[in-house]
Amino acid sequence: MAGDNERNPDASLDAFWMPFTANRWFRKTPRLITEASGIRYRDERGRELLDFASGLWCVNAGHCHPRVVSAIQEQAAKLDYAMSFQLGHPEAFRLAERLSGLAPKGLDRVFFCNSGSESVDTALKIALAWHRLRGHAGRTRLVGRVRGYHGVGFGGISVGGIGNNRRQFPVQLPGTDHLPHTHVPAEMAFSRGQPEWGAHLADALDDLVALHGPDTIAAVIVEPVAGSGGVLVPPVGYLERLRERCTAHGILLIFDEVITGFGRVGQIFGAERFGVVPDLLCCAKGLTNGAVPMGAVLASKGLFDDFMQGPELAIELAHGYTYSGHPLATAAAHATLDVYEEEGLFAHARSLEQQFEDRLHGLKQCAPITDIRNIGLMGALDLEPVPGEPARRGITLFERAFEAGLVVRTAGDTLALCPPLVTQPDELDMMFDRLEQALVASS
Ligand code: PXG
Ligand code: PLP
Repeated sequence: MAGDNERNPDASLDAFWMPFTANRWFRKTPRLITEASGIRYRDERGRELLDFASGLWCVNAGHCHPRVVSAIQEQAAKLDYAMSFQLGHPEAFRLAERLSGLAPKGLDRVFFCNSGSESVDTALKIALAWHRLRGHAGRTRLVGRVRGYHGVGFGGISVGGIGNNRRQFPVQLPGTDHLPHTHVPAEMAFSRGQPEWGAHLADALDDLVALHGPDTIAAVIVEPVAGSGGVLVPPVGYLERLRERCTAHGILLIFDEVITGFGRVGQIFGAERFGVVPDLLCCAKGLTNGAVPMGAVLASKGLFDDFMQGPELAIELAHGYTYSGHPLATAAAHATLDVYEEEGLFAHARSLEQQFEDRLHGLKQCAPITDIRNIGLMGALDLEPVPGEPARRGITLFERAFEAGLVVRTAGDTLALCPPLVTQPDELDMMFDRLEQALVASS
């Protein structure tokens, strides 16, 4: 990284309406990243920062991995674009085969899209269409979970359970409902890994079925570990119970693995780690190491075959994106999967898990902290809010961490941590050392 590309001080930052950002706050002290390599960023002043957020939960194999970089470069010069409507290119088919070989048994058909939000919309639409074609047109209700995050499309915010992401947009999908979340601090504060208490919370689905009537619910969508809602780890037995209740009620179970996919919990998917196979699985982010946008929905051959019944010339699913199976994204995904495999990154993630857990829980003494949670290489801690000033502590920690040479992700007063899977033990210690420094400075 050369670090010699200082921003023209006259260049205006006015026009870019930044996503999920306090725009006025940002413009007061802009922080601009210009280069990255491995677990490090470099900012426009040439300062090096450790990336304790893996981009935004996506750069699992480290930034600018040479293998991914050259795959994208080569692909850009060979085939920039080919439509996936009525045509195709071989590498997209090969990628789908490859994913179906890696995914839990029974998830062997792949629909491509360009983001996690699109993967959620796609899965919800497949669920509705599937019930309809099987003669259950009354199954239209979609059930999410309180504190769930499923992206920002209208489908995703409707099943999503984060109030701040919904309130500004009062028109949402009709006929949604939500399971309770699983974070009950009185029973599980400072749990390491999966809390022992709470499997019964999945039985709330029975109440929703009783409330809305049998044969009205199409699908339940949950993140195996809720990510944006604050790393809420499923209680032991909870996902198994939810799977069992969905099957009993004829409801499709969708796992949103946009964050938990591709090694974040030490296996390719949370479905593997927790031993529970959903009917549909959403993924994105780590699929391409964040280098080119891509998402996907995995489904079973049986479900796919149910769609293959009508007239041969009829389009079986009226859904798709201009960039479904985009050649650059496809190339990035192949290279990323090569890296995961050849560098054994999922096993490496598992080998870091204990150190990650010990250091994370060791932060308890550094600042007023009300809870700490972790699984795989995902962790979070809740800072005690400054009275009357929600998010103040979180933002201050973000600023102090940046000064200490560390990029972290805060949302409100919750800090979420996810080191790249390529992080080495000494580097992980360095991340935590800087974080301790920032926690002390911000409290
Ligand atoms: N589902 C889940 C479970 C996600 O975590 C999405 C869907 C949407 O993906 P796209 O690619 O449309 O953003 C996500 C995205 C954070 C954070 O800091 C998390 C996400 C995105 C941005 C920030 O928690 N998750
Ligand atoms: N808006 C317009 C006017 C379009 O023509 C299209 C696609 O052709 C879209 C939106 C959808 O774009 P995408 O397929 O990239 O999601």
